[in-house]
Amino acid sequence: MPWTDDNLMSLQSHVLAEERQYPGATGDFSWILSAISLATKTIGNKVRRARIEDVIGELGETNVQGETQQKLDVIANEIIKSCLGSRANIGALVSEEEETPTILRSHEDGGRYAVLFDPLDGSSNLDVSVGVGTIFSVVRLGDGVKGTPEHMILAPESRQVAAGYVLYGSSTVFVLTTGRGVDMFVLDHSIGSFVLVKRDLKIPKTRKVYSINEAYVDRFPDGYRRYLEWAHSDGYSSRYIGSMVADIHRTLLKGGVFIYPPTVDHAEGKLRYLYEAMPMSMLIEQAGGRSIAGAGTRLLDVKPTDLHQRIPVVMGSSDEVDHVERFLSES
Ligand code: P6P
Repeated sequence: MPWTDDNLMSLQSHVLAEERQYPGATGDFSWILSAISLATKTIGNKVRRARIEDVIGELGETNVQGETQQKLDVIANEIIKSCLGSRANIGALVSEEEETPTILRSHEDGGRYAVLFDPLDGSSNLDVSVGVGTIFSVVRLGDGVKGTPEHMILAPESRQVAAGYVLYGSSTVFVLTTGRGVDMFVLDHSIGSFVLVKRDLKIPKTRKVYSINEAYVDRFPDGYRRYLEWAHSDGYSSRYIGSMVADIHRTLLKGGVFIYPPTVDHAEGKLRYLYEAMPMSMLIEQAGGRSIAGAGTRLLDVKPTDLHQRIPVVMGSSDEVDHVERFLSES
């Protein structure tokens, strides 16, 4: 039966079908993605039951970012590590919640990939039931690269080969790219599977919506302020949830531009490069959008130097990123 939108495809069967198109495919992706699928279904259960199980609220400790850890941050982090740890082709895990990578096995022992993730992005919104999410990036470690896991992950020969997020919102949505377009799945709780609902998702080229925390406008560099003045005069709407996964998901589906600029106190902005901006940029570009870290700087061309470095972000519809970039280049 030829592929039609009526076919029922699970995440697992979709990834296996995609891999069969590539004779050289080793099944590595389906092995890793099935672990991420299991982990995020488990996290989704915890998120839905958070208030009931009273795991909401602060653990009282702070993570490597100096941010107060929510209980569910820690739980989500442990769930992901316990699911990915059993995958024999993963060498290292990098989590927003941990300063150093978790080493699973050496490159010689088959650890050909690293998985970088923010286990529960936007978790401060949990108490008010706003959409939160898991963001992940799959990096293929460069063959022959030696040194510490951090060096191997940051080496130019290592490259991001898959990226995605799971949004725990009114439904649990899994959005994924393995470099051949963006596909979207929704968790059908009655069968316990992520079901394919949209193949080759494309972001609208233009939409008069910007997503930014305007409370900090006085601390933005001049170019961002002049862009906002122009947008106000040009009839733009503002949508800002304060949870990156939810803001990016809306931008991906409806169009617009998501911006987290540098500020006077944070010269590199707030968002982390390797496990927030990098995977989201791959998704946005694969959907036909743009992602820049500044005027004339494609975000994915920035060479990372630290696992937890931050980076300014302007990503979304190509026309809308162009508008922002025009003002940044004039400053
Ligand atoms: P602000 C959540 O804490 C987060 O890391 C992202 O999910 C979100 O986009 C951003 O911070 C919100 O930051 O400074 O606007 O509260």
